[in-house]
Amino acid sequence: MPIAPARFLPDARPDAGVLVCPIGYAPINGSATQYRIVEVNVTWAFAAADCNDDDDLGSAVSGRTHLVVVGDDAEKIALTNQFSGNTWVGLSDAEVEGTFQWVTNEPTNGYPVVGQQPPWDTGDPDGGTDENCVRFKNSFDFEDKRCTDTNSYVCECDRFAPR
Ligand SMILES: [Ca+2]
Ligand SMILES: [Ca+2]
Ligand SMILES: [Ca+2]
Repeated sequence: MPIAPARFLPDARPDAGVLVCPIGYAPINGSATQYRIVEVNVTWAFAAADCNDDDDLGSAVSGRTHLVVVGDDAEKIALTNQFSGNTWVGLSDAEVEGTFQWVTNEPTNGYPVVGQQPPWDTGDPDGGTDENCVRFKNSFDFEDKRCTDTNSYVCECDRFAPR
């Protein structure tokens, strides 16, 4: 069979498998998901809004930034090795007291399980309806706090859009 003559091929489409994140985000230890650590003390709602709007300037990356969702102990350890100090994460039980939900639809198999210490700090969550937002306490374990408290925060860029 004769070899077909060379011809121009159409440009390849952008690789849909490549995750494009806004400037300021970076992997941790080669992670697929990228993070932005913000060492400014703000309320939980302010932190969540600031993360969510990071990708609003370009449609190619929209819906991919949010207050960090910590899916398991491995991600928790990778993150808490990067900073110290109280740091908001994207977890709250504001909608239903005692039912903690991440800010995305990302499946985490119920992590962190209420009553399991660690990853929860000793005695936490203990705030009832007064404390509906979750942070890393001095960087290590999860603790529920008043959402109006102010802490540093971590944003994440991945394939999971905020709820
Ligand atoms: Ca994550
Ligand atoms: Ca609560
Ligand atoms: Ca608490």
